[in-house]
Amino acid sequence: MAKNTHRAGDSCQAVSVTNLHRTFKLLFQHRADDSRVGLENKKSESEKPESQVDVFIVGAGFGGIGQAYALRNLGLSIKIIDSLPDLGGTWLTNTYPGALSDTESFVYRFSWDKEDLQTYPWNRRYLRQPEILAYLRHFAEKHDLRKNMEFNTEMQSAIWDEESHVWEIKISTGQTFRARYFITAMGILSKANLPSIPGISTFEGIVAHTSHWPNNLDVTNKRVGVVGCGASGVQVITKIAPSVASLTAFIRHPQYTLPSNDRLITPDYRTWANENYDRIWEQLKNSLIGFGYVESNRPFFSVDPSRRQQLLEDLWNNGNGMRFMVEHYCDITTNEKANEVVCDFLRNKIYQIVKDPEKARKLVPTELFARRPISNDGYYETYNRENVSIVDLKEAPIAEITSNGLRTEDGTVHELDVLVLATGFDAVEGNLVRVNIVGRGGKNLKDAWVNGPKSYLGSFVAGFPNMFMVNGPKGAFGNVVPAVEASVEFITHAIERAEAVREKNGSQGIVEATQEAEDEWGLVCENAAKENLFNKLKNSWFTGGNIPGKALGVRAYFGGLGSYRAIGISATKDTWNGFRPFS
Ligand code: NA7
Repeated sequence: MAKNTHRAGDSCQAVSVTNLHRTFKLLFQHRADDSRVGLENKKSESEKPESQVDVFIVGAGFGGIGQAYALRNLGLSIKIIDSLPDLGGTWLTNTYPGALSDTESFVYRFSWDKEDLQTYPWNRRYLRQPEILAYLRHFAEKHDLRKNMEFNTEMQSAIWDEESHVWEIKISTGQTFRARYFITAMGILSKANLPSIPGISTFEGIVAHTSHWPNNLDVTNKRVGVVGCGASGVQVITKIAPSVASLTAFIRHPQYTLPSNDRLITPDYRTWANENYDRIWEQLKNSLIGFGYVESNRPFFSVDPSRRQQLLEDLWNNGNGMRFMVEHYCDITTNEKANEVVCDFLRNKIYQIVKDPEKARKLVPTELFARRPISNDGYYETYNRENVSIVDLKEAPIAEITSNGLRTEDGTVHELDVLVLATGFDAVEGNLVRVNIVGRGGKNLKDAWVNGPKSYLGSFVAGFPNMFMVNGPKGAFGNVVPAVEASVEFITHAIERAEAVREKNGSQGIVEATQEAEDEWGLVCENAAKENLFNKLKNSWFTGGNIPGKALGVRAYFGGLGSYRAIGISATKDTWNGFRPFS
């Protein structure tokens, strides 16, 4: 045992190098050559004939499925690829124990198929990962979308052919597709953030990233370390703590997290949702964040202090992280003084719940309540367990991974069998700049975005004709499903328009945002975010600051889902403002 070694919990045999470990090594290896994590590319076969397709979609999660659904009756040929072994995207791979959505179940689904909305089963207020994945599979199968999909297949490059006005897309099977429309649906939380920790490949236990959780990983009676305490870390810690031998949470910046208050729904609740879907979607599509409830327009300091406290208590007992932020007050994320009062409320909750004052101290955030809020099923209570400990990485940063654990700079080796990286994502544009996408004049998307990603309406990029992004950078902040739907609507309008031009002129219609429109949309996003405290926290995935070297900046439109839809639908259906003239 190394000097100062801290043996976390009861002894248990260290697992040997397993397939999982090898998978994870592969994952790191892939990172080095900048490929999608966790998957072995199919071998390129030499020279295969080119294939023609009307629409080529990359990604088979909510975005790709939604886009394919919207295009299914237009008479276009569609090809969808995904580097993963099945559809589902984020919800296929984030299978870590405890993975939970915090959007009301009745609106964490597509709005388009009313019969399906009213009949598809769900029985809890919030959906767990397996239920979301099952829903996506069901939706794709019901609408016969699988027939267009090919899995374990990665896009390697997409290059705009200026002469013939098609995209030439090379994929990992060795095939080349020529497509009239190229659509990215690669997800905003899909490229794992794998921190560079010295020695990680020497670890003889198992390393798992929450976003690519190995199917057969059993942590029962293991000594587990978890690095990171965002939504993924909080959920996995809470879920596995009772069954592991020991759990060590390595925390750099603790975040605020609230009870999810998840519960079984009653038959009446389901009946209410079924009977009110029209009104529900109408409200949601015109709301700020589209989570399935009415957001407040009450300023925090308009309420007297005792009532204020009562409302916060009510939110703690009945809401969840997101509800807490927006349901009773409209300015928690814009009024710093209000935010501070809320922070004090939440800090007091931690001190009340966590019995060990030292653990409580390490769990109390010092920053504003201005990250994507987290919901949990008893996170703070988990720290009252004897087998759960905390290492404050600000006091003792990670020095290296050793063969048997994690050594912090104070010299302690925390012995582990399993190291869980809950370290989040190279979010938003991470996957888009990983691959070679080349538009007009040989302009590479990665170069175009060297100072941060840009778009018009989160879906169009100047210089990249007939390339469309489902929920790309500077798309709407909020419930991802209606944000995806809005983007899908804009893209579908664009394709319909290009097809109409093609029919009329006999030559390919081109939809392309102007540089001015893209610049202006960038300013609109800046202005909408100006007051928002989310953008003050420079180390979160919202600003890009969680990834060393990534350009900092606003990556979403914070002006509200309602106005996002209104602006985008008007631009892509009526005015065509912001697009180059159609020939
Ligand atoms: P997050 O929210 O980005 O959290 C990642 C966590 O990992 C966070 O606590 C980070 O600490 C920590 N982290 C990242 N790199 C390191 C290193 N090198 N050392 C120590 N700690 C590290 O990702 P999640 O997956 O939890 O959630 C993402 C979204 O998914 C969430 O917002 C929901 O919308 C769903 P830091 O704060 O940087 O100190």
